[in-house]
This record gives sequence, C-alpha cells and structure tokens, in this order.
Amino acid sequence: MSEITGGELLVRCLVGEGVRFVFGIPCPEVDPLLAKLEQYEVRFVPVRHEAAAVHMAEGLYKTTGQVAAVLGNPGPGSANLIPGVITARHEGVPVVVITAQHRLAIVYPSPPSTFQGQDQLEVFKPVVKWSGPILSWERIPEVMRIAFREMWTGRPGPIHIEIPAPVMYATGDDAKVRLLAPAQYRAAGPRPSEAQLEEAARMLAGAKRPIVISGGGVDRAGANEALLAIVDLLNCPVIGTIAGRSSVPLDHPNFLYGYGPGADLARRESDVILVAGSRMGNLDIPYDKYWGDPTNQKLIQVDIDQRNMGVTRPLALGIVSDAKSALEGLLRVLKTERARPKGGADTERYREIARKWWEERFASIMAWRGPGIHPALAMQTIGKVFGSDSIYVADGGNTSLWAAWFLPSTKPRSYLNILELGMLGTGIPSAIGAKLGNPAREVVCVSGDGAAGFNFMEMQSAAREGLKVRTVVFAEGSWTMEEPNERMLYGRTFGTEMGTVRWDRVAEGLGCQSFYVDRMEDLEAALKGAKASDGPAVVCLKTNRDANLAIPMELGLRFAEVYQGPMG
Ligand SMILES: Cc1ncc(C[n+]2csc(CCOP(=O)(O)OP(=O)(O)O)c2C)c(N)n1
Ligand SMILES: [Mg+2]
Repeated sequence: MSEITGGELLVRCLVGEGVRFVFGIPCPEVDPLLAKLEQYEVRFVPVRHEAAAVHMAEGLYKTTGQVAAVLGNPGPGSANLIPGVITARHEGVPVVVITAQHRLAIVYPSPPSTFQGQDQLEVFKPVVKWSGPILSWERIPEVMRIAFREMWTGRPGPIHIEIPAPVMYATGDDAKVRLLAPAQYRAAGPRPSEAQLEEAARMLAGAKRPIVISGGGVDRAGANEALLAIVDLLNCPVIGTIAGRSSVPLDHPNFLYGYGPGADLARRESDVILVAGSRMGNLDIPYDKYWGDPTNQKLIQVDIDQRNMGVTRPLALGIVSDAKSALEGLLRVLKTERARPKGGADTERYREIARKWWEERFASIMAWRGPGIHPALAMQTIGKVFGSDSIYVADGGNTSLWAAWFLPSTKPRSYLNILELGMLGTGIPSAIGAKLGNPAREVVCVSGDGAAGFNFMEMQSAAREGLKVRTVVFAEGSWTMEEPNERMLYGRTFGTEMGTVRWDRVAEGLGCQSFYVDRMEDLEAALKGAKASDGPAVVCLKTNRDANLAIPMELGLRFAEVYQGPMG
C-alpha cells in the first residue's frame, strides 16, 4: 500500500484525460498538485494574470484539440480567472478550471471574518458548463468523471471544480483507486443517423446550385478534409465564415469570400445550402437580403449543439452531430448516390464578381504610398515573411479586420481570432498556448495596441519559458474601431486616444528581442529579425492612424449590420 495525496490523485485523473499543461499561479492550497506535475510529465506554465492562463488553454486547444487545466487561488486568483472562463464558454473551448478553497469551516457561507473568503461555486456556476466541489479524497475520480462528461457533452466548454485545501492534502491508499479510461465512462458523439445522411445526400445530389458554408466547428472537429472532398465531388462554391477562416484554404479554386457580392449572389441563387459547424450568427449576416427565398431554398445544417439549430435561418434538415462523422458519412453516401460534379460556370461567375469587387474595394490601399505604414500592407508583408505554414493569432479591432483580409491562407486550426465574445487581449496568451502545442511551427500574433495592453506581461512568461512567439503590435495609438461612431455622431473623438507606447522597449524589459519600425522599407528586415530570434520577439509597428481608421465603406457597413441588423 502506498499513500498518495488528493493533489496527486487529481493529477492522475487529468493525465488520463490527456492534459499535458497546467496554467496558473502557485498557492499553498494547490501545492500538493503542483509538486507532482513533473513526475507525471505535465508542464506547469506560470502566468502573470489568471485570465491569461485560460487564454493560453484556449490557444492550445484551438490549434491542437488538447485540453489544459487552469488554477486559481481562493479569492483573487479565482476571481481573475473569470474573464478567461467567459471567453472560453463563448468560444466553445474545453478547459478544466480548478479553484482552490479554504477549509470548509470558514466558507459556505463565508463569514465577514474569512480572509479572501469567496463562495466560488456560486460565482462560477453561471459562466461554466458545469461546476461542482470535491469534498473528499475518495470522490476525486468520480467527480472528475462527472466534470469531463459535462465538458464533452455537445459543444465543449469550461467546467469548474473546487477543492478545499484539506482535500488536496488528504492522503489515501493508492491501491483503492480505480481510474477509468475516457471510453469506459463516456461515448463519442452525437452521430448522424443513416437516414439523415441519405436525405442530405439526396438533396445535395439533386441540387441545381448547391453551396457549402464552412464554420469554425469544421476546424474543431477535424472535418476539413471531408468538407473539401464534398466540395470537390459537387464542384460547388465553398464559403468560409469569419470564425472558420482556417477551415477552408482561401486559395481553393471554389472558395468565395463571405462578405461580398460574389458570395451574396451564390447564397441567393442556391437551391441547397450545406452549413457545417457554424451557428450562422449575426457575424455571418443571416439576413434575408443576403440569402435566397427560404420557401425555395433548402438549408442543411450540421452542428454539435441542438441549441444552434435553425436559430437564424429556417432548416430543411438539421443534423445534430460532430462535423467530422457527419461530413465523412455524407461523403460516403454522396458517392453511392452518384452525385455529379457541377459544370463550374456558376462558381466562375461568382468568383469573377468577387474578384472584381475585391480589387475595386482595395485598389486605393494597394496604391497607398504613405505617409507611414498602412496596416493592410504591413499584414501582407507579415504574410510574405511568415508564409502559409505559420499559425496566426489575430487580436484587436480594425487591426484584426486587416489581418483577416490580408494575412495568407493557412492550414486548418491555424488562424485564431475571438469571434463570439470578441474579448480583446486573448491574442498574446493564445499565441503562447498555440506555441506550447506546436513547438516546431512559427506562431505569429498580430495585435492592435489596445488589445496588446491587456496581457502584454505574458511576453515575459514566453521569455521565461523559452517560447519563440512573434508578436507584432500595430501601434497607431488608438482604440480605432470605436472612433467612427464618435466621429460620425459627434464630430469629435473622446476616450479613443490611447497615447504612445513603445512596445519594443517594454518588451526589452520583459526579456524579449525587440524591433521598432516606422518606415515601410524597414518592415521586412525587422520581421526577418524577429523570425530569427532565439526567444520571443516583439515588433512595435508605428502604423498610420488614418489608414487604420479607413475600413472600406461597404465592409464597414456590413459590420454595422452585425450589430444593428439589416439596413436598406
Ligand atoms: C475586453 C474588451 N473591451 C472592449 C471591447 C470593445 N472594443 C472592440 S474593438 C476595440 C478597439 C480595439 O483597439 P485596438 O486593439 O488598438 O485595435 P484597433 O481598432 O485600434 O486596430 C474595443 C475597445 C472589446 N471587444 N473587448
Ligand atoms: Mg489601436
């Protein structure tokens, strides 16, 4: 018989679920767990803010599918986790949130005398998928199973467990522990029925103008190949949603950018639309004017979550399933239905409209010769230096729009953005999480200077951990995205002026290599310098403020419709 602590038992449970990383700040209440991580080959990555710990877990998951755990001490550390946890909930990111707690004699309820007393279960309950305490050593494996089952039911998300210090320190007999492998206590799924697949295949095979819309869920489920095989089989247009930017290659011959007249026409003319892994939220402009008549247009939606079904567009067929098994099944049945590829004339027509429109919208930017640096042209240079094999993490307001338009096409799971909650500041920590999960790949964070300020201290975490993350801060000195409304309605700005920050100098103090660029002709060399750096590197890019403000009108209006509903 050997005695192990609650902390060690918890580590065993986490390892059994594939957890390889724990993010957080140490405290005595979790020391029994921290003391055992190395032995189980779990890497502890200390952070400078607990919310960033959750964003690191987010970057790791989005790029690899791996789940991580995050820690908060009783009171403040746990409170600090909350913004990260809310972001993860919105983004469908599974995370094991572990909050430490005092001995039960002084909490639940916490009297005013309890230092750092916070009844955390009540604080976390509304923001996680599931929350519960572990009140004895014996119940650790069982409660962890409940938590992991909840995490993987439907759309993944954060789950919360709380452990009072005495349970972490308690010991029990190793021999009495029976840990179950994931497949022994939960099942994969949900899966489509054969009847659903046949119905979907019939609709698509019989369609005159089928199109496919690919959302972020395609990336999460690893359904990219199956999706493209369906597109190739039907030879139909494919539109990527904003959140699903890396789910389809932007340079695929059937690709259509979703926010322009090419895709609008394709959506309007189509008789059967297959939507996979997307809620068709307001970012996907689900308004009638951009779609066909719903009485003639059949919509097939594949989503892991029943709650996302038919929310904005009426369905002909909803399939609650993980995208991979649904699309693989659909592909198989489509082949037996002898679906014929379309001639390609429609796709050509849409693409030509899209190409012309794009050229016109962005002509003035391409012709732009200063003064200073245009953020869009800077994005192009970043793409030129870092290429299509890198992982890109975009953060910020207008900066992230330029990134979406001008960074290159990427591999699946390789373009991260914050698209449901839109939490600024996730970029740098997410990039760190992405780098931990993909040590051999370049990870580049492009960030607005507002966004960068939230978690810039994590560049020091990157330096300490020896992680070669490259961060480019677009430092025009403003919360630019908030400016147009002020200017339009009040003829002046208020509060959007941010002041000047020399991010390169801050970065130097944090132990990073640093570069400052204020002339376009110096940018490429600085980026190459960052790429060659032996540790994390920061490029402070002084961009032209007016250029950052000048989003092409039509695109600006589309974004206004995201908030205000359809106009005109
Ligand atoms: C945490 C948080 N606070 C506020 C907002 C609202 N918001 C959206 S974009 C934006 C401006 C972002 O500025 P910056 O990161 O510098 O990018 P820029 O628009 O200047 O390119 C703000 C304040 C938000 N999305 N997240
Ligand atoms: Mg800015």
